[in-house]
Amino acid sequence: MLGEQKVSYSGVQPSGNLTIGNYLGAIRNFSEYSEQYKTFYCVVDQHAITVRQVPAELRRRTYETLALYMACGLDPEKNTLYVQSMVHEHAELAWILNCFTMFGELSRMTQFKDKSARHSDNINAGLFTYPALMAADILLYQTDVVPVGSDQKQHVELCRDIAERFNQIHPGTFTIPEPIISKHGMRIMSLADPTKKMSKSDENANAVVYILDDRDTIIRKFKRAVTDSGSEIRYAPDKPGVSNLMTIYSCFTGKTMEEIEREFDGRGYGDFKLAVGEVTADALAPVQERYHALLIDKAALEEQMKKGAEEASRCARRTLYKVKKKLGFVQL
Ligand code: AQP
Repeated sequence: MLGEQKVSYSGVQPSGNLTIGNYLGAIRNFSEYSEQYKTFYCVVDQHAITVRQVPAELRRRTYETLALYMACGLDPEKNTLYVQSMVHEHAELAWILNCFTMFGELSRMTQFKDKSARHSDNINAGLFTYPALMAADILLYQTDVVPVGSDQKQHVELCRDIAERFNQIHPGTFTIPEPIISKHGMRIMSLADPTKKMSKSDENANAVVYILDDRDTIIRKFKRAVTDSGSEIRYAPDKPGVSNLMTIYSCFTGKTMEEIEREFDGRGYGDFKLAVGEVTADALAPVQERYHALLIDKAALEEQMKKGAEEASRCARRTLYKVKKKLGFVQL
């Protein structure tokens, strides 16, 4: 809580073109909180450098991610939208929280294991301590809820443990945040391998539907999506490919799995995949239109970055001051 207001916080890394996984699992749900919560949505560029980035691309994607936030319905008048590296309090609190985070805890993080396997030539300390920076992001704003996809639940749980540990030694410092995982869209899987999460850094572009893919590309990717043996449209553990497509269809149409099963009863995979492609393209078209209009005005985006960073810093400063005081740091 910040004063009397509950707080919602989340972020997205500008580490690639955003996918419908990022959209359905996270960004689309952010605006639900805009009316009743004080909301902070961050472009987490400092997290992105735990994996090597091409500087010009990171810079470009930072603008693009901010524009996408707005195109997905986040009104900058109602939400604080900002870039992580512009608010130095994140890095400062992260160092402090590193000293309250255990080596064993970090070693158990699934994302660390996955990413160190994928980037075996660059298993840097930042990749390992990523959750301490994420805890700093969240705790700086006295956050109540963190809307994320299910892959990030483990990190939010570690953030709660870090906050509780700190509060035990220094009572009343941090609000303990809750992860909010939306029922559907919690985990959108790869179209090429439905046992793997859809990821923006996947090397196979056909496995991933990007928010900015054009209509023909979206339909083509869904047509090629891996399905399962048999031909029925049924939501079941032995049908991971079809179940993933049903989840996407359900997210975009609001239909339940039973309704979808009835709608496609007796129809084959071909019809179903085309329908998934069409509803996805229809839903993304207005987002894409708004995005392109926003992206051409770079000065307006920079103005927004500045305004967002000032507001975020104003709130973050208060928590950091309190933390430093409790730790015994001299503050003049
Ligand atoms: N496939 C997904 N299904 C549901 N939610 C997802 N999210 C990501 N992929 C899916 C959610 O999107 C938010 C932002 O994610 P991130 O940018 O912090 O990084 P990530 O979770 O590591 O996402 P990616 O796409 O897999 O990025 P890379 O490839 O760079 O590692 C989070 O709330 C996440 O849960």
